[in-house]
Amino acid sequence: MRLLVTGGAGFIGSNFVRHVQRERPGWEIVVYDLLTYAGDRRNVEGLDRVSLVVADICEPRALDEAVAGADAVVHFAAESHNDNSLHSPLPFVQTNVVGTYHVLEAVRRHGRRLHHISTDEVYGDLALEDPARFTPETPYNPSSPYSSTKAGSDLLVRAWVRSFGVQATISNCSNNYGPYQHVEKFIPRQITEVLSGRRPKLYGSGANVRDWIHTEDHSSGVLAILERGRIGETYLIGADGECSNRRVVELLLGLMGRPADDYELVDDRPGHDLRYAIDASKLRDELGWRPRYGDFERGLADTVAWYRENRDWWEPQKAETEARYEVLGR
Ligand code: NAD
Ligand code: TDX
Repeated sequence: MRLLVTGGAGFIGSNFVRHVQRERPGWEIVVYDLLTYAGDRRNVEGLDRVSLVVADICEPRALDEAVAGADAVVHFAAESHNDNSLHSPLPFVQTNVVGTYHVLEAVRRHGRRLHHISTDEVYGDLALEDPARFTPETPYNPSSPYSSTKAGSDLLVRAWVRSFGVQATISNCSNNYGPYQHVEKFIPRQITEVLSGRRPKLYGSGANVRDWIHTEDHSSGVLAILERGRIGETYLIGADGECSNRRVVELLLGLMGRPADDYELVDDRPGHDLRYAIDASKLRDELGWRPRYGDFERGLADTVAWYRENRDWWEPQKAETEARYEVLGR
């Protein structure tokens, strides 16, 4: 198997590359990544049978050549941060929608298998006290420029399956955490704020709920769908990890030896989704997938340890990221 992984130098993509390398030792992996501010070549450097092509998914010639040389494509490349999309939406339309169009056209030309990576945010949000969770039948109702462009990319994939017979599957996963996540995102931002001698920053009242999954469990779900998923189907990936943002910060402060209330409340994100929650029973029942990192506190402790031990990795991103938040007042 020769696998092309778009966005494979980012957070989830690079964790997936290492997962596949361990679990499928005979496979060749080509990472196709533009190395935007969110990509880092160090994430995939020095790995056996892994090579890197630095190019844009919106550049059809380079993409065509890479897809032609692969048996299957897993498409992670995207602009991924909601706060950035509220400030500057155009790169999200370009990479997430137009870029996915180019990926679809390339796999169509060459008759290649595609797995498209998406997010639970395409379904909008749930009320805090609502027992409901997202299922593959939940209507799309995205809130932000980020989630609407991811929703648009999913709809393109569905249309290319139906109209052109493209052999594709889609997964919509909940919030990931783990090593190599950019410090703009919630959990690494708070850990690195504490490691920098500052306080965590909670948007609004901190009551919003996210459904956390360790990125290793996301990877095993994607591999199961790539190998055994039914073409044209959508699978939701989640590990029953609902937790309020305030609770996450309290857990982190406890793990880092600080008082549980040692955080700041800052301005809320405009249009801030209240709650996400995934029902992953289709993936569990049909493909027998099970998450392995069920203990969220333990996963957080490992993640704190990783950021403590890898200051060289995150320090170069930190000042610029906080300067961007300063402009947003968050
Ligand atoms: P990330 O921002 O860490 O990584 C994105 C990668 O894509 C980077 O390496 C970047 O250089 C690359 N990239 C961006 N634009 C590109 C372009 N035009 N051409 C080629 N490469 C480009 O993102 P992430 O958090 O790892 O998310 C990966 C995927 O998973 C995204 O599709 C995202 O929507 C989805 N997802 C993320 C989460 C989450 O919690 N982070 C949850 C569910 C789904
Ligand atoms: O400093 C912060 N303080 C805070 O309270 C930051 C950065 C975030 N938050 C809140 C906003 C959200 O309720 O924490 C929650 C998580 O925020 P993000 O890490 O920005 O994630 P979210 O907006 O939920 O989206 C993430 O999960 C779904 C990923 O960034 C997306 O790529 C993925 O699709």
